[in-house]
Amino acid sequence: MTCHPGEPDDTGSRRTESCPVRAFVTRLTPEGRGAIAVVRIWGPDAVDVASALFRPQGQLRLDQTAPSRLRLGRIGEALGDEVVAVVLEAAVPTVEVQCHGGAAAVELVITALEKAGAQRCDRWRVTEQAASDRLSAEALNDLAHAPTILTAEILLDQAQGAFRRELVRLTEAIDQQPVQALAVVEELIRRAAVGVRLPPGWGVVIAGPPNLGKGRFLNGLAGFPRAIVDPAPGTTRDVVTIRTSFGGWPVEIVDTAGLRRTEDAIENLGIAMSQREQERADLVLLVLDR
Ligand SMILES: Nc1nc2c(ncn2[C@@H]2O[C@H](COP(=O)(O)OP(=O)(O)O)[C@@H](O)[C@H]2O)c(=O)[nH]1
Ligand SMILES: [Mg+2]
Repeated sequence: MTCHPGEPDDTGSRRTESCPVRAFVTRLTPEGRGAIAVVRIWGPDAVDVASALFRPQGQLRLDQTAPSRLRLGRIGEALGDEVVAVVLEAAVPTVEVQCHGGAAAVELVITALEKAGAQRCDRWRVTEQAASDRLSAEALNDLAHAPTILTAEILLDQAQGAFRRELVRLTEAIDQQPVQALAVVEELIRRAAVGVRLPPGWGVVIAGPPNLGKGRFLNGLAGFPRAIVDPAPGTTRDVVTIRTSFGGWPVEIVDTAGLRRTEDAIENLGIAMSQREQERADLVLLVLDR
């Protein structure tokens, strides 16, 4: 059964027996190191759970603090992490804890909350609640990983219902201007190919015979010496990847082993890898000797 803490059940009372989870905890900010991370606790017992752990710098406990007031204190075993906690004004009791952003600090805080009775869950649950529909939720989720401003702008637009607005426009046009409606459908299908590339980007593979400057080309695009460049043919065996963007569009560029007949077993593995990469690429840049 899906558990939504804080939602009244059919009888109007808070779920207790059918739903034992009285507080959920998740990290709101994306994975990876940052100066600050935000941890959210929500559910009927969220304020109690957080307040029991929060060691305020001042006198008042967290559950005695007015909503929206930021409080400095500590959470976590031993010294714990120095955090800012705030009770939010929300339909479901909710507390947000801003802790240090390193993986260990976040883990310290979440583990403490788990031990106090909160159930750890995926950020997706919060995203789903915040968004108006599934597509907006996915866009909001992807927004956390947007590699460029352009992709962030598109994903933000989607998170705010761009697709839904297009569908409304489409349904209005179907009766009155069917030709225009068809054009909208075609445009949406065309843009779908772009949408699925956000945020991972497009895959570009550099391939071709050995010793033609593929590695040097990759390094030029990267702006730093990523691949080994050497006069000896067959130097590149592994797949060498960089992430960059062109005009705001994210691209993953993959340099691969030069394609030739060889007795070298390791080089042959590299050539097989190159062929696999070419099959799944959006674009293969074949480098040839003129
Ligand atoms: N003259 C000249 N030499 C190049 C150029 N690009 C690469 N090379 C040289 O060609 C050799 C092979 O280059 P590399 O990038 O390793 O080729 P790959 O085997 O295709 O990856 C190296 O000695 C490079 O210095 C270029 O544009 N001009
Ligand atoms: Mg090479």
